Amino acid sequence: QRLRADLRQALRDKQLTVVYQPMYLPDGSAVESCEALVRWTHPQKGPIAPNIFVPLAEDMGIVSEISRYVMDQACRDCASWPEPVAVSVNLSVHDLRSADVVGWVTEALEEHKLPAQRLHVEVTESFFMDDPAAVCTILERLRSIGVTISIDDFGTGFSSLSYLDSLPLDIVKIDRAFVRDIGMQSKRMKLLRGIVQLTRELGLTVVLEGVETKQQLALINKYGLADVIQGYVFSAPVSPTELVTLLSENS
Ligand code: G
Ligand code: G
Ligand code: MN
Ligand code: NA
Repeated sequence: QRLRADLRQALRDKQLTVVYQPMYLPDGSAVESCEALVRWTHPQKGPIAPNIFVPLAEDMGIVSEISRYVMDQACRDCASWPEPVAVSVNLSVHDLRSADVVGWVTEALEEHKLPAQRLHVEVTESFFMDDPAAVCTILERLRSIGVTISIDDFGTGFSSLSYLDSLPLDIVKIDRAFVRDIGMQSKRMKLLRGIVQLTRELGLTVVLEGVETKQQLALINKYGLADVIQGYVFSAPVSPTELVTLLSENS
Protein backbone atom coordinates (compact mmCIF):
# COMPACT_ATOMS: atom_id res chain seq x y z
CA GLN A 1 0.00 0.00 0.00
CA ARG A 2 2.77 2.31 1.03
CA LEU A 3 4.70 1.53 -2.15
CA ARG A 4 1.69 2.49 -4.26
CA ALA A 5 1.52 5.95 -2.72
CA ASP A 6 5.29 6.25 -3.07
CA LEU A 7 5.11 5.35 -6.76
CA ARG A 8 2.54 8.06 -7.42
CA GLN A 9 4.85 10.47 -5.64
CA ALA A 10 7.82 9.19 -7.65
CA LEU A 11 6.02 10.07 -10.89
CA ARG A 12 5.25 13.56 -9.60
CA ASP A 13 8.77 14.12 -8.24
CA LYS A 14 10.58 12.65 -11.22
CA GLN A 15 12.34 9.98 -9.17
CA LEU A 16 12.28 7.74 -12.21
CA THR A 17 15.28 7.69 -14.51
CA VAL A 18 16.18 5.84 -17.67
CA VAL A 19 19.33 3.82 -18.37
CA TYR A 20 20.33 2.32 -21.69
CA GLN A 21 21.78 -1.01 -22.68
CA PRO A 22 23.56 -0.89 -26.05
CA MET A 23 22.91 -3.67 -28.56
CA TYR A 24 25.80 -4.42 -30.90
CA LEU A 25 26.51 -5.87 -34.28
CA PRO A 26 27.71 -9.46 -33.68
CA ASP A 27 31.37 -8.56 -34.22
CA GLY A 28 31.07 -5.77 -31.66
CA SER A 29 32.14 -3.16 -34.20
CA ALA A 30 29.18 -0.83 -33.75
CA VAL A 31 26.12 -0.13 -31.62
CA GLU A 32 22.94 -0.77 -33.58
CA SER A 33 20.40 0.38 -30.98
CA CYS A 34 19.98 0.87 -27.23
CA GLU A 35 17.23 -0.46 -24.99
CA ALA A 36 15.70 2.07 -22.60
CA LEU A 37 15.24 0.60 -19.11
CA VAL A 38 13.39 2.48 -16.40
CA ARG A 39 14.89 2.82 -12.90
CA TRP A 40 13.39 3.99 -9.63
CA THR A 41 15.49 5.12 -6.72
CA HIS A 42 13.17 5.29 -3.73
CA PRO A 43 14.18 8.10 -1.35
CA GLN A 44 14.34 5.72 1.67
CA LYS A 45 14.40 2.21 0.25
CA GLY A 46 16.90 2.82 -2.53
CA PRO A 47 16.62 1.15 -5.93
CA ILE A 48 13.35 -0.73 -6.60
CA ALA A 49 13.44 -3.20 -9.49
CA PRO A 50 11.18 -2.57 -12.50
CA ASN A 51 10.00 -6.17 -12.10
CA ILE A 52 8.36 -4.90 -8.88
CA PHE A 53 7.09 -1.45 -9.76
CA VAL A 54 6.06 -1.88 -13.40
CA PRO A 55 3.53 -4.63 -12.52
CA LEU A 56 2.42 -2.48 -9.57
CA ALA A 57 1.85 0.47 -11.89
CA GLU A 58 -0.09 -1.80 -14.25
CA ASP A 59 -2.28 -2.91 -11.37
CA MET A 60 -2.80 0.74 -10.34
CA GLY A 61 -3.73 1.69 -13.88
CA ILE A 62 -0.91 4.25 -14.15
CA VAL A 63 1.68 2.33 -16.17
CA SER A 64 1.13 4.47 -19.26
CA GLU A 65 2.41 7.46 -17.30
CA ILE A 66 5.67 5.56 -16.88
CA SER A 67 5.69 4.53 -20.53
CA ARG A 68 5.10 8.09 -21.69
CA TYR A 69 7.85 9.36 -19.44
CA VAL A 70 10.32 6.75 -20.71
CA MET A 71 9.25 7.37 -24.33
CA ASP A 72 9.85 11.10 -23.94
CA GLN A 73 13.29 10.64 -22.35
CA ALA A 74 14.25 7.98 -24.88
CA CYS A 75 13.34 10.15 -27.89
CA ARG A 76 15.14 13.14 -26.38
CA ASP A 77 18.30 11.12 -25.67
CA CYS A 78 18.30 9.25 -28.97
CA ALA A 79 18.05 12.51 -30.92
CA SER A 80 21.49 13.40 -29.49
CA TRP A 81 23.14 10.11 -30.44
CA PRO A 82 25.06 9.60 -33.66
CA GLU A 83 22.91 8.37 -36.54
CA PRO A 84 21.67 5.77 -37.18
CA VAL A 85 21.70 4.41 -33.58
CA ALA A 86 18.10 3.64 -32.62
CA VAL A 87 16.36 3.52 -29.24
CA SER A 88 14.17 0.62 -28.15
CA VAL A 89 11.38 1.29 -25.65
CA ASN A 90 9.42 -1.38 -23.75
CA LEU A 91 5.67 -0.91 -23.86
CA SER A 92 3.15 -2.38 -21.44
CA VAL A 93 0.17 -4.29 -22.77
CA HIS A 94 -1.93 -1.61 -21.07
CA ASP A 95 -0.45 0.99 -23.43
CA LEU A 96 -1.86 -0.93 -26.37
CA ARG A 97 -5.35 -1.16 -24.94
CA SER A 98 -5.92 2.42 -26.02
CA ALA A 99 -5.28 4.05 -29.38
CA ASP A 100 -3.84 7.07 -27.50
CA VAL A 101 -0.45 5.41 -27.67
CA VAL A 102 -0.11 6.33 -31.35
CA GLY A 103 -0.73 9.95 -30.37
CA TRP A 104 1.82 10.13 -27.58
CA VAL A 105 4.46 8.28 -29.54
CA THR A 106 4.00 10.71 -32.44
CA GLU A 107 4.18 13.65 -30.02
CA ALA A 108 7.45 12.43 -28.49
CA LEU A 109 9.00 11.91 -31.93
CA GLU A 110 7.93 15.33 -33.15
CA GLU A 111 8.90 17.17 -30.00
CA HIS A 112 12.44 15.81 -30.16
CA LYS A 113 12.64 15.77 -33.96
CA LEU A 114 13.51 12.08 -33.94
CA PRO A 115 12.76 10.22 -37.19
CA ALA A 116 10.38 7.32 -36.47
CA GLN A 117 12.90 5.01 -38.13
CA ARG A 118 15.10 5.43 -35.07
CA LEU A 119 12.41 4.25 -32.64
CA HIS A 120 11.79 0.60 -31.86
CA VAL A 121 9.08 -0.57 -29.48
CA GLU A 122 9.27 -3.87 -27.59
CA VAL A 123 6.19 -5.91 -26.83
CA THR A 124 5.96 -9.42 -25.37
CA GLU A 125 4.09 -12.51 -26.47
CA SER A 126 1.64 -12.07 -23.61
CA PHE A 127 0.32 -8.94 -25.35
CA PHE A 128 -1.39 -11.12 -27.91
CA MET A 129 -3.24 -13.28 -25.40
CA ASP A 130 -6.43 -11.38 -24.69
CA ASP A 131 -7.30 -9.31 -27.79
CA PRO A 132 -4.80 -10.00 -30.57
CA ALA A 133 -6.82 -8.16 -33.23
CA ALA A 134 -6.90 -4.90 -31.26
CA VAL A 135 -3.18 -5.10 -30.43
CA CYS A 136 -2.33 -5.82 -34.06
CA THR A 137 -4.32 -2.81 -35.26
CA ILE A 138 -2.38 -0.47 -32.97
CA LEU A 139 0.98 -2.02 -33.85
CA GLU A 140 0.11 -1.65 -37.55
CA ARG A 141 -0.57 2.03 -36.96
CA LEU A 142 2.75 2.52 -35.18
CA ARG A 143 4.45 0.69 -38.00
CA SER A 144 2.72 2.80 -40.63
CA ILE A 145 4.36 5.92 -39.16
CA GLY A 146 7.74 4.19 -39.42
CA VAL A 147 8.25 2.67 -35.96
CA THR A 148 9.93 -0.75 -35.80
CA ILE A 149 8.22 -3.47 -33.75
CA SER A 150 10.22 -5.96 -31.66
CA ILE A 151 8.91 -8.99 -29.85
CA ASP A 152 10.75 -9.27 -26.53
CA ASP A 153 11.58 -12.38 -24.47
CA PHE A 154 10.64 -14.49 -27.45
CA GLY A 155 10.05 -18.17 -26.76
CA THR A 156 8.99 -17.86 -23.15
CA GLY A 157 5.27 -17.28 -23.71
CA PHE A 158 2.58 -19.45 -25.24
CA SER A 159 1.91 -20.48 -28.84
CA SER A 160 5.06 -18.65 -29.80
CA LEU A 161 5.55 -20.07 -33.25
CA SER A 162 2.03 -20.11 -34.61
CA TYR A 163 1.62 -16.36 -34.88
CA LEU A 164 5.10 -15.25 -35.99
CA ASP A 165 3.87 -14.99 -39.57
CA SER A 166 0.65 -13.15 -38.74
CA LEU A 167 1.76 -10.35 -36.42
CA PRO A 168 3.14 -6.98 -37.50
CA LEU A 169 6.73 -7.64 -36.43
CA ASP A 170 10.20 -6.64 -37.59
CA ILE A 171 12.55 -7.90 -34.88
CA VAL A 172 12.55 -11.01 -32.71
CA LYS A 173 14.51 -10.76 -29.46
CA ILE A 174 15.17 -14.35 -28.50
CA ASP A 175 14.98 -14.80 -24.75
CA ARG A 176 18.19 -15.31 -22.84
CA ALA A 177 16.98 -18.72 -21.67
CA PHE A 178 17.88 -19.99 -25.16
CA VAL A 179 21.40 -18.60 -24.97
CA ARG A 180 22.30 -19.54 -21.42
CA ASP A 181 23.35 -23.17 -21.86
CA ILE A 182 24.50 -23.37 -25.44
CA GLY A 183 27.40 -25.73 -25.94
CA MET A 184 28.75 -26.91 -29.26
CA GLN A 185 26.66 -30.10 -29.52
CA SER A 186 23.97 -29.34 -26.96
CA LYS A 187 20.24 -29.68 -27.59
CA ARG A 188 19.96 -26.03 -26.54
CA MET A 189 22.20 -25.12 -29.44
CA LYS A 190 20.08 -27.10 -31.87
CA LEU A 191 16.96 -25.43 -30.52
CA LEU A 192 18.52 -21.99 -30.86
CA ARG A 193 19.71 -22.67 -34.40
CA GLY A 194 16.24 -23.85 -35.35
CA ILE A 195 14.52 -20.79 -33.92
CA VAL A 196 17.00 -18.45 -35.59
CA GLN A 197 16.59 -20.13 -38.95
CA LEU A 198 12.82 -20.00 -38.71
CA THR A 199 12.87 -16.34 -37.71
CA ARG A 200 15.09 -15.42 -40.64
CA GLU A 201 12.98 -17.50 -43.00
CA LEU A 202 10.14 -15.13 -42.13
CA GLY A 203 12.26 -12.11 -42.95
CA LEU A 204 12.66 -10.98 -39.35
CA THR A 205 15.79 -9.60 -37.69
CA VAL A 206 17.28 -11.74 -34.90
CA VAL A 207 18.46 -10.19 -31.63
CA LEU A 208 20.03 -12.55 -29.11
CA GLU A 209 19.58 -11.42 -25.52
CA GLY A 210 21.61 -12.29 -22.46
CA VAL A 211 24.93 -13.04 -24.14
CA GLU A 212 27.27 -12.97 -21.17
CA THR A 213 30.52 -14.73 -22.05
CA LYS A 214 33.17 -14.70 -24.77
CA GLN A 215 32.54 -18.42 -25.25
CA GLN A 216 28.86 -17.84 -25.98
CA LEU A 217 29.74 -15.02 -28.33
CA ALA A 218 32.24 -17.16 -30.22
CA LEU A 219 29.73 -19.96 -30.70
CA ILE A 220 27.02 -17.54 -31.80
CA ASN A 221 29.34 -16.04 -34.38
CA LYS A 222 30.70 -19.41 -35.49
CA TYR A 223 27.18 -20.36 -36.56
CA GLY A 224 26.13 -16.83 -37.56
CA LEU A 225 23.17 -16.92 -35.17
CA ALA A 226 22.58 -13.23 -34.51
CA ASP A 227 22.00 -10.01 -36.42
CA VAL A 228 22.29 -8.03 -33.19
CA ILE A 229 23.61 -8.97 -29.74
CA GLN A 230 22.51 -7.66 -26.35
CA GLY A 231 24.26 -8.76 -23.19
CA TYR A 232 26.88 -8.22 -20.56
CA VAL A 233 29.60 -9.53 -22.88
CA PHE A 234 29.44 -6.13 -24.59
CA SER A 235 27.83 -3.85 -22.02
CA ALA A 236 25.46 -3.72 -19.05
CA PRO A 237 22.85 -0.93 -18.96
CA VAL A 238 24.58 2.46 -18.50
CA SER A 239 23.52 6.00 -17.66
CA PRO A 240 22.65 8.41 -20.49
CA THR A 241 25.95 10.24 -19.90
CA GLU A 242 28.04 7.07 -19.95
CA LEU A 243 26.24 6.01 -23.10
CA VAL A 244 27.15 9.20 -24.94
CA THR A 245 30.82 8.60 -24.06
CA LEU A 246 30.57 4.97 -25.15
CA LEU A 247 28.96 5.95 -28.47
CA SER A 248 31.56 8.57 -29.21
CA GLU A 249 34.39 6.09 -28.57
CA ASN A 250 32.61 3.50 -30.66
CA SER A 251 32.29 5.46 -33.88
O1 G B 1 16.36 -3.62 -16.43
P1 G B 1 15.89 -4.87 -15.78
O2 G B 1 16.54 -6.18 -16.17
O3 G B 1 15.85 -4.77 -14.31
O4 G B 1 14.37 -5.00 -16.27
C1 G B 1 13.54 -5.95 -15.74
C2 G B 1 12.25 -5.99 -16.53
O5 G B 1 11.58 -4.73 -16.49
C3 G B 1 12.47 -6.33 -17.99
O6 G B 1 11.58 -7.36 -18.34
C4 G B 1 12.11 -5.10 -18.71
O7 G B 1 11.50 -5.39 -19.95
C5 G B 1 11.16 -4.38 -17.77
N1 G B 1 11.28 -2.95 -18.00
C6 G B 1 12.38 -2.19 -17.88
N2 G B 1 12.13 -0.90 -18.25
C7 G B 1 10.81 -0.88 -18.63
C8 G B 1 9.95 0.15 -19.12
O8 G B 1 10.33 1.30 -19.32
N3 G B 1 8.66 -0.21 -19.38
C9 G B 1 8.20 -1.48 -19.19
N4 G B 1 6.91 -1.72 -19.47
N5 G B 1 8.98 -2.47 -18.75
C10 G B 1 10.28 -2.18 -18.47
O1 G C 1 12.91 -8.44 -20.42
P1 G C 1 13.89 -7.49 -21.04
O2 G C 1 14.61 -8.09 -22.16
O3 G C 1 13.30 -6.16 -21.39
O4 G C 1 14.96 -7.25 -19.90
C1 G C 1 16.11 -6.54 -20.13
C2 G C 1 16.96 -6.77 -18.91
O5 G C 1 17.87 -7.86 -19.08
C3 G C 1 17.79 -5.58 -18.56
O6 G C 1 17.26 -4.99 -17.43
C4 G C 1 19.14 -6.09 -18.25
O7 G C 1 19.57 -5.71 -16.96
C5 G C 1 19.02 -7.59 -18.34
N1 G C 1 20.17 -8.10 -19.04
C6 G C 1 20.80 -7.51 -20.07
N2 G C 1 21.85 -8.23 -20.50
C7 G C 1 21.90 -9.31 -19.73
C8 G C 1 22.78 -10.44 -19.68
O8 G C 1 23.72 -10.59 -20.45
N3 G C 1 22.49 -11.38 -18.74
C9 G C 1 21.45 -11.26 -17.90
N4 G C 1 21.26 -12.24 -17.00
N5 G C 1 20.61 -10.21 -17.90
C10 G C 1 20.82 -9.25 -18.80
MN1 MN D 1 13.01 -5.50 -23.39
NA1 NA E 1 13.97 -9.75 -22.81
